[in-house]
Amino acid sequence: MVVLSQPIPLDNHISVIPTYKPVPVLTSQIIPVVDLTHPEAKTRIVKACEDFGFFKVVNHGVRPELMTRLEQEAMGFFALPQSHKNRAGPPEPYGYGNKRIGPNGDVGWIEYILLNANPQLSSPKTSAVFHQTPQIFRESVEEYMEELKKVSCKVLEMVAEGLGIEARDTLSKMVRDEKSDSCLRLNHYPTTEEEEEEEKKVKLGFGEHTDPQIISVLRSNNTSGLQICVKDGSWVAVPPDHSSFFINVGDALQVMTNGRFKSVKHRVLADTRKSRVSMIYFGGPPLSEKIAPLPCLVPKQEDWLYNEFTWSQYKSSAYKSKLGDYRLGRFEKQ
Ligand code: GA4
Repeated sequence: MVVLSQPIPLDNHISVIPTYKPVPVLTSQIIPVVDLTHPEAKTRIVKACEDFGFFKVVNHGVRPELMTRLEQEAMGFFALPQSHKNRAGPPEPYGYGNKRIGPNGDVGWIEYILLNANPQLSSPKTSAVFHQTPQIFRESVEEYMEELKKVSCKVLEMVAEGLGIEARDTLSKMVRDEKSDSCLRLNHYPTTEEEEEEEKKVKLGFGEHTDPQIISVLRSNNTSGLQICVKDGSWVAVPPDHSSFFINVGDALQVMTNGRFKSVKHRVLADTRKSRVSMIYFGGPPLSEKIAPLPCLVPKQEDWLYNEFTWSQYKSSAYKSKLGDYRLGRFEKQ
């Protein structure tokens, strides 16, 4: 296992990352836990997607060894000298990023790698990541993406069944498609070198946002930091659990369910005394896929809350936005 002896210096040009007083947030017993092997799983998933847009899954079938292997390989990359990591950045959007998130000025106490699951959409920066890492890194990434695609599709099929949609692959086929625009994000929220004052021990790791895709599947090490925003607007801290996955409803699924499911607003407030590593698989549709409320759920177009758009249109619009923007606004029907 790679053990970091030194905290990693991040990009020195960016000094102002907001710090937080560790204010009490609700630590949740309320986050739904779904056992994927339970006969009632599909009903529970639908309820969780309606109530929170978020839930934890257990009995997911992914080998713990693969999860820890990828985490260790990611730590190995993040432990490389800064100059080596920089050869795989800045991200465009794939590749290595440090403190800067997206192209529009968002920053956070984070370094990360973003990799596209579709090799046809990968970039020179993706190749540069693999160039800086041993063969086992790439193998672990590829194996992990395959497994996480299966988890995403399994959950989406349960969603379809739970919603009473006749063709159970209505949603999953978009993620299973060989042209699916899915991606994997490996995040590292480092510790700090300096002795921080008490109220500065928590930094904004990843600002509040919703995920644009259909579904996101997150796994982290046992360090806290993830928070979700619940219906009354309060923030709830999600207790970490390195053996489970956390599922987020994304914007595209909100649209396809005509707002019945809400894409969950979430953020990471990083505790700078213990590093956090998370790995998120974003299940997205092919770029040419038309996204609109599903006619089997909402037959009359006049009841649609959103205009139809392609995933490619939504993605380009997302990359013109700031992290915290409400991206679906411009696709809502007047
Ligand atoms: C949020 C979800 C995923 O991490 C991501 C992010 C993307 C990026 O980091 O490149 C975005 C962000 C995310 C939404 C708005 C735009 C695009 C940064 C940003 C400011 C990979 C994604 O698909 O959208």
